[in-house]
Amino acid sequence: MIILALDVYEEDKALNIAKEVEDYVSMIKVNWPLILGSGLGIIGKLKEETGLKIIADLKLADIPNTNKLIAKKVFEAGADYIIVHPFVGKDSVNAVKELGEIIMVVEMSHPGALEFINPLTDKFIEMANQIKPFGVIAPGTRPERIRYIRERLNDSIKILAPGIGAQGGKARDAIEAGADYIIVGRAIYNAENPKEVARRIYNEVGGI
Ligand code: OMP
Repeated sequence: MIILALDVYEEDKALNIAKEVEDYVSMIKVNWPLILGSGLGIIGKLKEETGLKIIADLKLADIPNTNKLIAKKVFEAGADYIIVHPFVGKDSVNAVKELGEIIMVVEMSHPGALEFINPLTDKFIEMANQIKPFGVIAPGTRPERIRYIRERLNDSIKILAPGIGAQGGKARDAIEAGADYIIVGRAIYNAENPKEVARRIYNEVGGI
């Protein structure tokens, strides 16, 4: 149920943390910091070292052709899923989905998300129900919103909830509200003992 958000720059550090916590996490999410710090090849290396699925969190938000050009390289590098923003429209989202599995952002976890993104959530849910991505991102900081989204989302679409730990969200609350996965970054990779923290969160949600 735990997805590790591996937002560090250095390859060695990323591989070490991933190896340390691999027994407690189901996927690893790679975002711009790690890709810019270590190169796109880090996706293949993480897969090889851990055997875990990799989410490329690029939050793609461009015209269909540019989204496609980027997604091609990222899927070729071994990514299992790419995160895309739906506000650019169905054609841009479909351009990525034609090449591989996607995850759509339907609502975000930070305070600023309330300004523009969250008011559009109903439209994004509707689009997700049509496009049928592997999953959607919903805010782990607002369990009541996870519940709202779960009630309206097609059952086959997973909910991934970031914002657990450093942003104040609680793993158990997010799962009980309907999240299938929780995304955890700083609480694990900045911990003195990442394995211990991963194990604690794993045990916290394991019994639900
Ligand atoms: P921590 O706050 O350190 O646990 O990291 C959270 C991770 O989830 C980061 O990689 C964020 O970019 C990502 N994230 C959010 O925090 N909020 C969102 O609304 C969406 C994402 C995401 O798409 O993963």
